[in-house]
Amino acid sequence: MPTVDLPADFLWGCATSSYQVEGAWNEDGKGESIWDRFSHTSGKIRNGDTGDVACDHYHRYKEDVAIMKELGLRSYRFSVSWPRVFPSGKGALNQKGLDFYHRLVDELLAAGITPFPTLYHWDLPQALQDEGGWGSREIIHHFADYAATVVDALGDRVKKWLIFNEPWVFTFAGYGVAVHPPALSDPDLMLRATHIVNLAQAEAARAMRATGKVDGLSSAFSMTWGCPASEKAEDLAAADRFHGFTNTWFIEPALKGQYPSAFRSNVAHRMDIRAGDMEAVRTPLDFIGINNYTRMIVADNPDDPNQGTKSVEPENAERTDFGSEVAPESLYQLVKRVWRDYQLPIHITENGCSYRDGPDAGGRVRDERRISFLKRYIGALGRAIAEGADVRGYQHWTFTDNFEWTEGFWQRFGLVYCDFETQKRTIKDSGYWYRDLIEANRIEY
Ligand code: GCO
Repeated sequence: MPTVDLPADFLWGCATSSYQVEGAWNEDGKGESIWDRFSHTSGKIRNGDTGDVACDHYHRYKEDVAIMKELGLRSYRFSVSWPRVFPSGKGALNQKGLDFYHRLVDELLAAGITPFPTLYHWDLPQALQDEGGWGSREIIHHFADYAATVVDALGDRVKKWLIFNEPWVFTFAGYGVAVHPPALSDPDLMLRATHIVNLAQAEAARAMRATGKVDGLSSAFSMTWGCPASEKAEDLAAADRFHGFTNTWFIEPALKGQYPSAFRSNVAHRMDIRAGDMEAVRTPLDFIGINNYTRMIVADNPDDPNQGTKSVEPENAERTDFGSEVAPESLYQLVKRVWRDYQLPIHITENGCSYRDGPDAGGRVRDERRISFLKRYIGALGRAIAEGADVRGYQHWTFTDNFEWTEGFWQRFGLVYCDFETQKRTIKDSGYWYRDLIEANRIEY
């Protein structure tokens, strides 16, 4: 098989997020988040699970960083909990909360691991949601203040930042279809929230850069490859509209000051776009973060008033335990398109799979399906790199099994098995496979 050698500074790492791993949900002055409120609401999370303890990373971070070092990770993508730093999202700073991230960053650097933080991975301070959350323009300067505060505190040691994790997901799922907090189902509010998030992304970027401590910033954009159902012009156009709304709705405003033409009809009047906004949303991005898991086969659909699309079910699809189609071609196609369209360095900020393999009688976790997934997706990435795409890193989702949102602890995405009763960590066979890949620093494709 052909191979591609990666540069010595290629950032092989793992990704997690504060609410999914930290626990300590109300410790050391931390304020309530919308995910605390949501998971404490009966019927919202599978098996009634919550992130109250999760992987107890807040207390066990030294043990976890030691395992990351054993795996040879070169980076760790974690997220900062806004309500841990500003309990009500604004006003008084909670120094104890910020001090956790000082400790985590110092532990990572001592282990030779590059910290690669996300500033917002969905755990909005509940107090700000009570004032409208991402549906209110008031949040823009609160978010920029929070971002600048964290960068100013950690920026002497942390140089590369992600502003948002998956802005499309948290606005669509939280304001459009009510499956995530704040559990609202209002398409116009969701569209307004996307515009406010675009404004907040640029405002935060300007505030972060004003600290003079940032070498590079972007966001981690959720991306699903919209695979055209056929080569017919109408299906190709439908796949393009899908790509515009699902994948680049938060990139095009930043880089070009315009929204992709992703809707059948003009939606600008539904987004409360005001004079000057399309300048204010602009900000350079130093790289593009791609979170990719799968594809969707997209066909034209005259009956859909939004993107005019429908999904076509693949026949005999191989699926993970989560039900996602295993589609390594999606990572190749997205990396090629993003590199072609933006000519910016790319970081794969998430990619992974849920398989529920647990320890056997001897305590070993033989997760062969995850190893097969890794070989094929990283192979697809290697092909795109060999063909010229400038990819700088790959953050596997995820390090330890953790709280998978509405699925609770049922889904297991980790390279490290977490026994949530005992908090015992067990490196899975896939973790050792990833360690050996990092050491070789070469991809077969
Ligand atoms: C997401 C989030 C992660 C998920 C992961 C697995 O992409 O939804 O960034 O928090 O846990 O993707 O679903």
